[in-house]
Amino acid sequence: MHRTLRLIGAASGVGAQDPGCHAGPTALHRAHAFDDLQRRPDLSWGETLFPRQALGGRVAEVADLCQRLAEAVRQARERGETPVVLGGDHSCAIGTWSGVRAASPAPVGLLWLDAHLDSHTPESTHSGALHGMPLACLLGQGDRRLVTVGGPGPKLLPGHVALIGVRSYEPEEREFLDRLGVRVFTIDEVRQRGLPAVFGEALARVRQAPGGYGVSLDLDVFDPREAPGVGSPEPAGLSQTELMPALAGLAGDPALLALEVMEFNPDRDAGGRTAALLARLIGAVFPRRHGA
Ligand code: EXY
Ligand code: MN
Ligand code: MN
Ligand code: MN
Repeated sequence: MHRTLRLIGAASGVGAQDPGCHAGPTALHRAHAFDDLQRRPDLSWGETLFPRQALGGRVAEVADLCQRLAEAVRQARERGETPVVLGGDHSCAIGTWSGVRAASPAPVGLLWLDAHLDSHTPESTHSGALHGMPLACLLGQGDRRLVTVGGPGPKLLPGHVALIGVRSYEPEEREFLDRLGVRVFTIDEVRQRGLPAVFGEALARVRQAPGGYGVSLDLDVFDPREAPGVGSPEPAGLSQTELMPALAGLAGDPALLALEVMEFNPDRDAGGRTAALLARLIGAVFPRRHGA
């Protein structure tokens, strides 16, 4: 199938305790690892959105950025483009998937690849960090200003969501997802069954959504030895050898609506390895068509 890719930067750091991911999109725009991508005729780098010092503190600032991101993503979808959102801390996922949902006539699914669950509510969070809450917001739970970004919530139905690679979380967020019936594939389950089996099951679940599905990839799903440039590194993650072939299997799937790759922190990216991985990853999911 023919796609036009639209890269959109979401330069948020305010959703995390360590704000280093705010510099992610700008660093990628300049990275040599992105030169080949930026020369592709089927890809354009659109806007990079920066936080504004909104009155009302961090929640207001994240809500404002997510509102603008949702609008940019919705417009790209309505032009028939495939948005590829680059972060930025993971709180921006609220904007990406609210925008995808707004452009879709029917419910959409979401595959969430992450070391974490990102499913706290303001009541359950230990840290107060907003990048620990976006999935709960998309499922309709959390601060109203975040839940209603780009339209009324919930933006996702639990049966259309699956997480893979999880290995660091607090009990409250796991209870929240279990109660809703969201499927969580921990790294232990991946180790027992192998990634191909787990990935296939997760994909079958999110593909049940009638409106298509998206992929939210937090770079900390990878092992930090391969992807050191992330906001919240967690040991014992997936290898590229495991995950890249699974992602390459999505290439050409017309039901895939959008991709986001979040939590890139250039300050920690020794040798530019994570930026290079990220460029390969986009190329794997969206290979350049022969002659295009
Ligand atoms: N569960 C922890 C918290 O809520 O603070 C860690 C969250 C890290 C979230 C990163 C983005 O995936
Ligand atoms: Mn994470
Ligand atoms: Mn905590
Ligand atoms: Mn995350």
